[in-house]
Amino acid sequence: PQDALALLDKEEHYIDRELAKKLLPQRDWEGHKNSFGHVLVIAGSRGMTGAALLTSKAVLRAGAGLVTTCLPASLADLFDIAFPEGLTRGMAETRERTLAAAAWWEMSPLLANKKAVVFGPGLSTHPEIGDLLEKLLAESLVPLVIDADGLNVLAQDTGILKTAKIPVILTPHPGEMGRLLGVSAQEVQANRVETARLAADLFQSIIVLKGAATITVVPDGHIFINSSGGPSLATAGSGDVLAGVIASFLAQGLEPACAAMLGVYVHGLAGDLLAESKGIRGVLAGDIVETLPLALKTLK
Ligand code: NPW
Ligand code: AMP
Ligand code: MG
Repeated sequence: PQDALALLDKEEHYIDRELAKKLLPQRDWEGHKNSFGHVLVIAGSRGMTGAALLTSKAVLRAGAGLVTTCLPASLADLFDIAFPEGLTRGMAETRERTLAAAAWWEMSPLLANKKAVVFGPGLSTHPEIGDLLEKLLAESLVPLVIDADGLNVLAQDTGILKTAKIPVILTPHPGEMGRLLGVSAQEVQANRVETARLAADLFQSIIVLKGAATITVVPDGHIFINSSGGPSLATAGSGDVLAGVIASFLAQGLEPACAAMLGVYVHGLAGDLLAESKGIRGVLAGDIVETLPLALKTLK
């Protein structure tokens, strides 16, 4: 699947079923859970534990073998019960029940055996979240997906991206992209391709600019426009699911650009299947999570 990128000679491409099939990692029949990768999810705070749950479930539903979720200590026991398949680590928290900067000392040893990290869904924009991201970028050697509040705290100092030693995938919706670049969401929407390209160049990261026809741009300028998905995906927590899916494919061994493209396509395909079975109204993000295995099956 990694060769798929090398086959490309044009600057712009559509991510369609054919490309997605090429990207999908083979499933080793003798594989065990460790073969399919372990993801660390850093997510959740009081009132947004659901974001951590959606991301973490999506990691397993997209095929990774193991997921560990770091969240504020006082939320950990509930989370553990809500998600028996996942490993839960409660960590140092602030008075507001968001992760505290001191959580870094509990979090950093967990990076050792991980294949991918997600940072952001439901974390809040408490200043200590920015401290955590700064440490993670400077010290981690594990490919990283930054979404949601991870992007919101990054917007306060995008310079910390320069310290990263590892590939970084940023997954902004137009509002988050606007905050990163200091422009409005409307300006982003009016110039989606140019904006995504500018961000990829400026931040030397893979950019997934979400919304109808999600655009994935790699720092060398290649652009991939997604062809799956629709308004069934316009529902609370949908992006939290996407972050988990992309990390899942990273953990299963895909190169970061391939993981981003396949993640976006499969997330959209789950939305398309739901549009057929349930309609385009009233889909829950949890429905998207539950439809991921079927979406992957239809790609085989
Ligand atoms: P407007 O004004 O609506 O047009 P925020 P968030 C804009 C967590 N969640 N096209 C939008 O524009 C997340 O993980 C937790 C154009 C507005 O300005 C985050 O941590 C859930 N504009 C946190 O909530 C479920 C668009 O962006 C701004 C756009 C905040 O994330 C929900 C809104 O963005 C949620 O995922 C588009 N397609 N999309 C849970 N169950 O725990 C967005 N905008 O202020 O960053 O709010 O995205 O809800
Ligand atoms: P978020 O705003 O972070 O929850 O992310 C929303 C997710 O749903 C992203 O993956 C968007 O691309 C997707 N999405 C939302 N609305 C649409 C739409 N009208 N068509 C296709 N995808 C959408
Ligand atoms: Mg989001």
